Amino acid sequence: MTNYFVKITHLTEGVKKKINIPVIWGGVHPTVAPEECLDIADYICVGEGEAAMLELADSLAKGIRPEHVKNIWFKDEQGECRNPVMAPISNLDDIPFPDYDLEDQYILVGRKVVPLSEEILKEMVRGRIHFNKPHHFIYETMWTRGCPHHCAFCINDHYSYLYKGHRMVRRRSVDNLVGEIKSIQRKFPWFNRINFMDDDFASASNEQLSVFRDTYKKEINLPFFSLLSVLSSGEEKLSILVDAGLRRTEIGIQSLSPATNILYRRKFFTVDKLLNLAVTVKRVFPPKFCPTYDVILENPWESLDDVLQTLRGILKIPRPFTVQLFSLTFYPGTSLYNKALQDGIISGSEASYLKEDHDRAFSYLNSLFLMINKRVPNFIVRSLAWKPLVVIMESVPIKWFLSQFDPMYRASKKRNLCKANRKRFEWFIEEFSNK
Ligand code: B12
Ligand code: SF4
Repeated sequence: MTNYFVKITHLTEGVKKKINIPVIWGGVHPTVAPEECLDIADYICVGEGEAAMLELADSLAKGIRPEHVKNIWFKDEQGECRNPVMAPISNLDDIPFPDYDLEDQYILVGRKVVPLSEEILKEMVRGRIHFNKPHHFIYETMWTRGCPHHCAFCINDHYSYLYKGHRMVRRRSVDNLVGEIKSIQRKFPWFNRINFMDDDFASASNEQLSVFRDTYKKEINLPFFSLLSVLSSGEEKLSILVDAGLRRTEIGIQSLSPATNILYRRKFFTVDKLLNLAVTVKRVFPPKFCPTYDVILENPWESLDDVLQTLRGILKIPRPFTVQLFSLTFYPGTSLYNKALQDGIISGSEASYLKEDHDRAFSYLNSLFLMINKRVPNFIVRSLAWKPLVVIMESVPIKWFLSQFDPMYRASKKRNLCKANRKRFEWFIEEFSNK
């Protein structure tokens, strides 16, 4: 990912100093910014990697220059080669299940690279890390690749250009998906939760979701999590999913300002749609169910009125729920990144490379959103969101004063400094190159 660029650059440079071995990079960042990645790694994979990696390995093993391997970019003494992008895999069932054989897998634990054992795996997938649920052992997988939407801040915006003319939303057969989960259960019967990390699990049709529900309940029957988009979820879909075992969900609101939703290319998203969905969620899920709604803050184009519109809209959602707050981060390759460059909001890459979405400034306005999670009664938050008061509290001297008391803000500044410090990785490179 983009915010690992600095870390992985240090790591790659360190590894290459120690071992004479080709390094290949793939994933989101090499896909959106291949040129700069090619300055550091030997090979770059732009887009999907399964077929490209096989063909590249095959060419290298045979000593053939991989100038014919689609998706692969590289530089050598004969010059630079930027192969075109191959069509995205159309039948996801053709991809083998993820490799969970513990032989030949290594993992970093503390400061040691060690063979991956079942005990370590179990610790890694424990729900404690993200959800404070130590008795949950979570298996993560995906049913679909791609998203039917292309919000201006998201990687799917870039994919819609990169793969123009191709069908981007692809879905595995339910048998294939359930087959993967069953095979993992045979190996590790202690997995007791499933996270479906699809961009929008509800983008499937009602019929497809019904087939999923019937097979999943019969063959797996474990509580599961999925990400949903408000643009795709209706009452019928939600009811099917709850019946199938959906017990935790995260839904993107991002903003409730119409102007911002035009900017984000989410103009179909309105307060009414959100409230309809929130009421449906309340109706179809078991009592005390607590959904998470994602919100993007710190958008430099938003006025105070835009932000307060979002806050007031959220306060209309029936409780309980939590909000997950992100700070707008400009990722290369997206329309919003290009607009931010054009408008002089960012000057180049550093902004998104060193920032993490959760690195929010400590401000009065942001803390009004945080109060929702602290269960502060709505009438208090509404009063504190009185515009003249917010204007005073958001003035530069008061903002600066408040930031001095914020541990997260200080930690994020420190973290960015650490990221720029190559020494931090030296012990790891040493450890890695000994293996
Ligand atoms: C699932 C997911 C998560 C999960 C990951 C769970 C897990 N255990 O893997 C969670 C919730 C933890 C997560 C967290 C974050 N995420 Co996330 N996440 C995603 C999501 C929705 C799917 C990723 C995925 O698995 N895709 C499916 C696989 C098959 O596709 P892929 O990753 O692109 O990989 C293919 C190719 O890129 C290539 N490839 C990938 N790696 C390699 C390596 C080699 C060597 C080769 C040859 C090829 C290759 O081959 C793959 C198969 O074809 C994407 C959105 C998306 N649609 O991709 C965002 C996304 C990757 N996340 C994003 C971000 C920003 C984050 C966070 C930084 C947010 C935050 N601050 O909290 C954190 C980082 C956490 C961390 N420590 O890593 C951004 C990255 C943007 C960018 N430019 O870097 C994305 C693109 C969403 C967006 N905003 O557009 N995320
Ligand atoms: S709905 Fe979510 S995953 Fe889909 S394009 Fe928008 S932000 Fe990205």
